[in-house]
Amino acid sequence: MKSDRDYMQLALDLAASAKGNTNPNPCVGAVIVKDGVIVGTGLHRKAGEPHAEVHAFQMAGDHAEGATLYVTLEPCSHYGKTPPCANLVKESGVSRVVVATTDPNPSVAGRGINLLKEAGIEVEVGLLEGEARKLNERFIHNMLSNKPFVISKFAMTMDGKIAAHNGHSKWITSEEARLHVHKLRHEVDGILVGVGTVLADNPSLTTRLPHREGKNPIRIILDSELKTPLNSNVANTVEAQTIIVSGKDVDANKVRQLTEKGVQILTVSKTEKGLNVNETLSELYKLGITDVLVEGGAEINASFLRAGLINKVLLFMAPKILGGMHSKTPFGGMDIDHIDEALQLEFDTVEQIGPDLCITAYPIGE
Ligand code: AOF
Ligand code: ZN
Repeated sequence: MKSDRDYMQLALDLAASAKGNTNPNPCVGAVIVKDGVIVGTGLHRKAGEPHAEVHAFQMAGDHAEGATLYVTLEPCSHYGKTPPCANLVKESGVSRVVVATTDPNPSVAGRGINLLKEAGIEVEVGLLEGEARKLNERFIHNMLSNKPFVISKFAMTMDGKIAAHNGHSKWITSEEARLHVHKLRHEVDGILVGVGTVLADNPSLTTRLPHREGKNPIRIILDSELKTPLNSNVANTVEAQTIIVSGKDVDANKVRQLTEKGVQILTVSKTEKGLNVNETLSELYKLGITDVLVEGGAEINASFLRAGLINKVLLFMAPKILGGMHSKTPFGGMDIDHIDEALQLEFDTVEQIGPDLCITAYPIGE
C-alpha cells in the first residue's frame, strides 16, 4: 500500500522533470489517486500551457469523483494565462487535496487553499514541503523579491585558487564537472560575467551539451564603460542573446555599433564601487530574467557578495593545490578585518563529479 508521501514524491518527480522549461512559472506536479489506484498524473510543462492539475484531471475524467489530489503547489485562484485551478478542483468532485506548499504568488497566496476549504474539501498542507520549496526556490525568490535568483558559481583548487598568478586557468576542474556546468546553463535564464572576463578569455558563454541541443541563457555582461570588443564572442548574437549593462554616460557611437550587432544595452546608475547591481537585477527581472548564473570574475563576485545578493553558491572544487600568494581567489573586493563579517552559509549538498566535488550552499536566512 502506497502512502500519501509516495504519491507526493511522484508528483514532485513529475514536476522536477520540467525543471528549466517552465520559467517564469514554477515546476508543479499533480497526482490523483482513487482507492489506491493512480487515475491521473500531470505536470506543468511550459509557461502559457495548462497547469499540472488540468492534465491530471483530463486523464482522470470521472474517476476524480471522491479521489485524492496530490499537488506540489497550492492550486491557483487567479486568471493568469490560464484559468484558476481551484475552480477545476472544486468541480472535479475530489474529496481531499494534499498540497506540499503554498503559492507565494501575491495573486494566489493562500486564496486557492481557502477556496477549496470553503467548498467543503478536506485540505492538508505541508507534506514534503522542504523538497517542494527547494524545487521552486527560484520561483519563490522571484515572487518575494521581484528579482532574479542569483547563483554564484566558481571553480577552485583545494587551496582556493581560481587561476595561476598570470591568469592561467584552463582547466581547474575536469571535463565531467564542466559538462555539469553546461547542464546548468541550459536551466537558467541568464549567465552573467564582468567585462574583465570577456577581455581576458573571450568566452562564448553558450550551452554545449554532447548529445542534445542545449538552451542558451541570455548573456549578461557588466561593462560600466562599454569596453566589450565588437568582435568578441558575446557581441556575436547569432547564437545567443546578449545584454550589456553599462553606466548612463557611455559613448553613443559604441552603443550604436553594439546595438547594430543585436546587443541590447541596459543602462543603470553607478555607485562608488561600480555599477549598481541591485538595480541591475531589478531591471533584468523586468526583462523577464528569473535566474542568473554569476560566473565571475572576482570583482563581480565581490559586488554581489557586498550587496547581499547571492541566493545560492555552487562551488566546484578540484583535488589540486596550486600555492602562491598571487594566484587569484574567487572573490575580490575589500579586505575584511573580522571573521564575523564573512557571509555565513550552510552546506546543502556535496556530490562527486568525476574527480571533483560540487558543493552547494545557501546563505543562512535565505
Ligand atoms: C497551479 N498549477 O501547474 C502552476 C501554477 O499565467 P498562468 O495562468 O500560467 O499562471 C501562472 C501562475 O500560476 C504562477 O505564477 C503560479 O502562481 C501559478 N502556477 N499553479 O495551480 C500549476 N504552474
Ligand atoms: Zn493553476
